[in-house]
Amino acid sequence: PEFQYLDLMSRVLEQGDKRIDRTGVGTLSVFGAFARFDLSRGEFPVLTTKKVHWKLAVKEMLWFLSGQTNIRPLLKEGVRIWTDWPLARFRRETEEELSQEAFEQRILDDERFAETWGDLGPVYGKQWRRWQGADGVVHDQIQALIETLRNNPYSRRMLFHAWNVADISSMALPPCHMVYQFHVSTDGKLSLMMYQRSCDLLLGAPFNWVGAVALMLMVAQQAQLELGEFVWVGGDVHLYLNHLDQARLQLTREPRALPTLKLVGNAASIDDYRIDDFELSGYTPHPAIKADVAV
Ligand code: THF
Repeated sequence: PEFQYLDLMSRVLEQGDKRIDRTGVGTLSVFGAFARFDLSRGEFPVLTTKKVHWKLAVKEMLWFLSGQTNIRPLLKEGVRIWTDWPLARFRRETEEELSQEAFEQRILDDERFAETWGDLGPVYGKQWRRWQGADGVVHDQIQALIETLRNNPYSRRMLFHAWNVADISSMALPPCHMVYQFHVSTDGKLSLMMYQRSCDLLLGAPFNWVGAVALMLMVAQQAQLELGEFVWVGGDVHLYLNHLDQARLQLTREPRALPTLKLVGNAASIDDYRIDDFELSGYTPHPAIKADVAV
């Protein structure tokens, strides 16, 4: 199953179209990719060809689910993967030279500063839990999803969407993983298909896949369903030009047996999950591979 990732990485390296992207770093890019993982057979997409900090990815998913859009709660959990975007805005608008560490410390220490500089705008959490229509009505897409899974599991409308066109210009970054559609088989297995319009293959995909699987575990437990498949569709799938050596290194490594992610215990609702509810077993990855994120 990890071969799907490695094959895609080879394809991007060998056939990717080279272009300058929004960040100015440049990418090799292919359009249209597909992967599927059968969780009912233990194929959890937590890569073994490099160490993935899976807890950060699960914490990020819990933050999305909490409806929050400020990086402060993430930093309190030690998750620093979203700092670059607020920091870039802070530096642009104040012309102050503040290190990432100092900026993060100020976000943690000073609530007012965090309100002004730590918010990403109406990104994932806002759209998932509090999508506001033109009529002012607020929609909790996650709660609606769980209710439909419980009451009408063969529905073809079990999805949530983050691409709120009217809000995009106020987001620090428009959503990359934007549609999550769920499906229940007649034998009670829950599958998820996630559409990602833009995918940083080296840094993003491994995180986004772990997050999606963590979401499946929680939603399945809330709807009392077994795990089915995680299906992933990628739009513009790319390797940043400063990630090519890392990708080549990763491709020399032999994949190992995939680990198992599970929940220990039961949460009363989708809002009651904590990082300690997740347990990853059988994870013996190759060492981490360092790479800079393009902002
Ligand atoms: N922008 C870009 N260019 N790539 C992305 O993957 C990405 N995201 C989110 C928003 N914009 C993006 C941010 N998510 C890392 C992982 C996920 C991120 C951002 C950064 C990262 O640096 N991971 C490292 C180190 C992790 C750590 O230990 O702190 C890694 O090796 O995995 C995609 O959702």
